[in-house]
Amino acid sequence: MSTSVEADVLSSQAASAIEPSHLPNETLTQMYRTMFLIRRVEESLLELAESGKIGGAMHTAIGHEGNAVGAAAALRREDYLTCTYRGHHHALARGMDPKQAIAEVLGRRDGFAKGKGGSMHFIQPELGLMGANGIVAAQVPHAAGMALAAKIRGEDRIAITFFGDGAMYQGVMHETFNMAQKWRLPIIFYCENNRYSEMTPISRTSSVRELYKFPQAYGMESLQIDGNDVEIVHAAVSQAAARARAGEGPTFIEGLTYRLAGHMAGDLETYRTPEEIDAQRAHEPLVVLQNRLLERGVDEKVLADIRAEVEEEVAAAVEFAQNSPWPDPAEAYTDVFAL
Ligand SMILES: Cc1ncc(C[n+]2csc(CCOP(=O)(O)OP(=O)(O)O)c2C)c(N)n1
Repeated sequence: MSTSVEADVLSSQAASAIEPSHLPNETLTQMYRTMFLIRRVEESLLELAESGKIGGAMHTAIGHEGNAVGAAAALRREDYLTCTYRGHHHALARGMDPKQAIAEVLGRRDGFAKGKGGSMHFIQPELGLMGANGIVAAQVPHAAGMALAAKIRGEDRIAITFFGDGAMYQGVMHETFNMAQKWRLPIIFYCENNRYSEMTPISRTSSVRELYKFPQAYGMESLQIDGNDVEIVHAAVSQAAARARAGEGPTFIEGLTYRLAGHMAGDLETYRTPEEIDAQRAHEPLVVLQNRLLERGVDEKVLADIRAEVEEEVAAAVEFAQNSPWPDPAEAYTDVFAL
């Protein structure tokens, strides 16, 4: 079994030099709020899963929040987004109501898909959320199709697709990279490299650990950044979005990050050590942003108030979701489509 070799690189040691966005304190404080909200929603979901209240698999993105919040702030509401089964953070970053999100994971009628989608199928087209996908890599060509449609229609709209390091070795990824670059599609390929594909460390899946090098073979602009630094993510996605909107084609971004919780609820995590996780905690997205805000003169009391407010909001959302009725069995086939 592999031990603590995966996370020997901190996300702050990313290869590409990029000037971080220097966002106003007010914007950054709002981002801190969203990141803390995502964290508390997901921690609450883990507690609900442990008490047997969630059916099916549930994956959290605890530790990935910087990637989602930095990217969302750099994009427009109408830009398309697809993601993996680990997608709660993207939905909340784009503005999904936590009550609807939690109710959906609990399979209740007030969920955004009336309880029929669950944790792995987050979607809300009015927020540009065009679907999470349980099939590793399947959401990536979907986003390329949306980018192609936007280009054909002449719309000022781009696509971003999020996937994990494990997806890199699916054949469809490379077919998509090739065509997207050839057709100069307005798309951002964003890899949330958390160093593990389920329970398998990256050292056992490829001899090349710097994933941003793969798309360079297709002639694509590609960089490796600190995915735990929201201002770096914001800068990288803003630049990639500007390129896409200017007709310059796709960009691949490898955001180095780390999953602080298990692959899914109930994961015994025998494949990594507590020491490895602790070492990464020092550079996790909330810590990075909190330190930055304090350095820039924001009062700790302001942050404490935000945390207290979010605690209340999440507790109310959990209560709302638990009180939401189960879907009516008579509606089992309503809104269900077969192609
Ligand atoms: C095509 C396919 N193969 C295998 C699986 C089983 N599976 C589910 S998650 C996962 C790991 C994916 O790892 P990664 O892409 O790194 O994303 P992460 O889970 O770390 O976010 C695998 C192999 C699947 N869902 N789809």
